[in-house]
Amino acid sequence: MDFITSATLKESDNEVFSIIEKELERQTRHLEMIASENFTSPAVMEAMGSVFTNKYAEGYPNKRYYGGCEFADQVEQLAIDRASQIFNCKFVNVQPHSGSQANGAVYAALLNAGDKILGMDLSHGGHLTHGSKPNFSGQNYQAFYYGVELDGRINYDKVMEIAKICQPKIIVCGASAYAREIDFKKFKEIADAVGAILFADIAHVAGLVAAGEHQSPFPYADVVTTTTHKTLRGPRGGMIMSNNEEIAKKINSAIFPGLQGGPLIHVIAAKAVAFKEVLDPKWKEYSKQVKANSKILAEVLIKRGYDIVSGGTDNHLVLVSFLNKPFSGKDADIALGNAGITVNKNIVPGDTRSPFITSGIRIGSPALTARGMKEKEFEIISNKICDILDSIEDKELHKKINKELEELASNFVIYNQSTY
Ligand code: DSN
Repeated sequence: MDFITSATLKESDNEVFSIIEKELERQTRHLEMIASENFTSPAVMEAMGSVFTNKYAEGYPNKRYYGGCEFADQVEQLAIDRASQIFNCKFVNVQPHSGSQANGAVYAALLNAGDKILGMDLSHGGHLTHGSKPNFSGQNYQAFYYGVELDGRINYDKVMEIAKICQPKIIVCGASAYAREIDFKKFKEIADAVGAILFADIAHVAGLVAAGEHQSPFPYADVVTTTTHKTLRGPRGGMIMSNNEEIAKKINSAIFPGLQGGPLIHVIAAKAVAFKEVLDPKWKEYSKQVKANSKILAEVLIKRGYDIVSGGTDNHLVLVSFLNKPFSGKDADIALGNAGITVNKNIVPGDTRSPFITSGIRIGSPALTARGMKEKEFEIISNKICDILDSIEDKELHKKINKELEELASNFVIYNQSTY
């Protein structure tokens, strides 16, 4: 079976190889501005493509159901220890395959079917797993919502009022499309006032929290989840953290054997590599630049007459509203895409359009910052975004801008042909 063990991907499956090549080219030529995406390092990808993909390791370090786990134990413990150092917390589960799995495990560990949860409304910037109706979190539990005010910000007094009325067992804080800092301390006061568990989902801002560039959910939250691939720049996956031993034990059982089978040890190895990068002093520089770049983006868009929900940004993203424009988020997404800028259409507070059309777009700075772009490039790109939106039907202009931006992108190449 020589051909299986010795062939490269190109030799063994040129079809898949060439699709990956095209994706590499797309990621290199286009400007990636989806707020939840990022570029992980070649070292992280190397660990992810390692022999650990062959290993079953149900259980936890030193408590496995399979033999031959001595190195799986070492690498998982390393990931746990590094995450615990980054976020200053005692208990970490690095096994969730995704953020949704992590959130599902929190509910499974701490709630019974039909219990009440209070989370941020999806249409105001929350996440599907925070109680949205089409999601398991909105179907298995009785979900209540808070949102943002007309100024686009969370009003913590209002959240307190809602919590007092609905008396949830869990309050979920954290968002997918909210550009302002989340005040975990205030959420803790609300949770304490109604005897609720405080659950912080920091998937979007975890990298900033790690750098001290966003308030930490600890010591306020009882349980914290995150993805590892957004601002944290690691492999695609999830993680759960806590300082409460009883909660941590329930979470571990909810992940395995509750919801998942064998952990993805190759991904856990890659998480460990990413966490080492986060512990490097340079991480703070990166995170500061992420924020500086999104600030420029917001400033230019506002100067050019675009409406930014909440009037600016404290983090890695801006939410642009077209409620006062004659085009939709979908139109903007397509026009920007034709010019080589990848964003996502996004519901904005007060939206009347469907989630497939929307009246807004969400734009983020983490990925281009990872490519080395700074304020100067963000000012150019932000102005190009406005040029495109100002002339949303001018396909020739979009093509011209695409060429200009490809040239800009070519000066910030992150991967080479041997990266994967
Ligand atoms: N899909 C992620 C995002 O784009 O924010 C959330 O899970």
